[in-house]
Amino acid sequence: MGHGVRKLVDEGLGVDNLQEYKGFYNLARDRLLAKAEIAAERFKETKTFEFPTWQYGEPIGTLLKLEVEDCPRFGDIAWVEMDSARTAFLSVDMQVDFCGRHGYVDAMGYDLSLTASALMPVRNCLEAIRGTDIKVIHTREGHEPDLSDAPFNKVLRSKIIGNGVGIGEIPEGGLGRLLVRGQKNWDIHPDVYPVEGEYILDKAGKGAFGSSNLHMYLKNLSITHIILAGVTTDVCVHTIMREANDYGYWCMLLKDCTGATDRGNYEAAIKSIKMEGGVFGNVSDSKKFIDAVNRQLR
Ligand code: C5J
Repeated sequence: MGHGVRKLVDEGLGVDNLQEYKGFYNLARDRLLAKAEIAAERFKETKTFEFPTWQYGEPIGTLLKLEVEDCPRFGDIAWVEMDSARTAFLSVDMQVDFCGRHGYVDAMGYDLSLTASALMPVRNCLEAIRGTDIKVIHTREGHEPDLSDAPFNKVLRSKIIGNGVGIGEIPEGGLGRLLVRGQKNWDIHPDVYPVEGEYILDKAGKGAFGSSNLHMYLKNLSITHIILAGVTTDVCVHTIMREANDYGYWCMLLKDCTGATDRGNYEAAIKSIKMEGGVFGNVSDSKKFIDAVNRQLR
């Protein structure tokens, strides 16, 4: 045990006022810090976040190693190891409303090419992983036809930025009511449409942990690692990544498989993930991911 950990053990980490439980807390803390120390030593040697078998057990699929960028510092390269059978590819809100013509983003007047650019890379990833044991989950943001789950502030803001046409309404030349379940524009873009055996999850919010069954899906599928893709980078993708990261999932965003309504926001969102050695997870790209799948799963 290193000096730092020993010191913390000796000092009791400030739980002296909880004498009764001190032994219990000390043991749990020591165990976690000792595991972190071993993994940090291994990282120094291998530049790899190895799959923590002490926590999850032995892999049940194949160990995949994905290269991630700017980790732990900008300019560094590292690898994240994951068990293919416990990995989910999460395609966030690749709906016509966000990356297709006459949808919600289009109606607001943003440059569609910034989000539509994610279509081909996401499609390539889906093609690469279909038939493997990596689980695919698609999310859709949208509201009930009666808008009973649409917050008034969200509806109002969308109406103002959409020049009088917001959530629940049909823009000129539109395909249907914006962000309303069951409408053509709300559904997933045909280029990245789910196939049989994949999961589709509807959510009313930007995040998915508080307002959908995503966490139940991930738990029931024994997921430990999440490959993130989808739109928009700075809104739904980031919100979900932050939520998942807080719950201890290992998250990796594929930077060409995502897009925002503004280039600067996209870049800032990608950069912010990399701070603090990976404060929300890590960043990679579709080529590195597909190479890893083809090298190790095919
Ligand atoms: C937004 C999303 N941007 N899916 N939704 O309103 O990111």
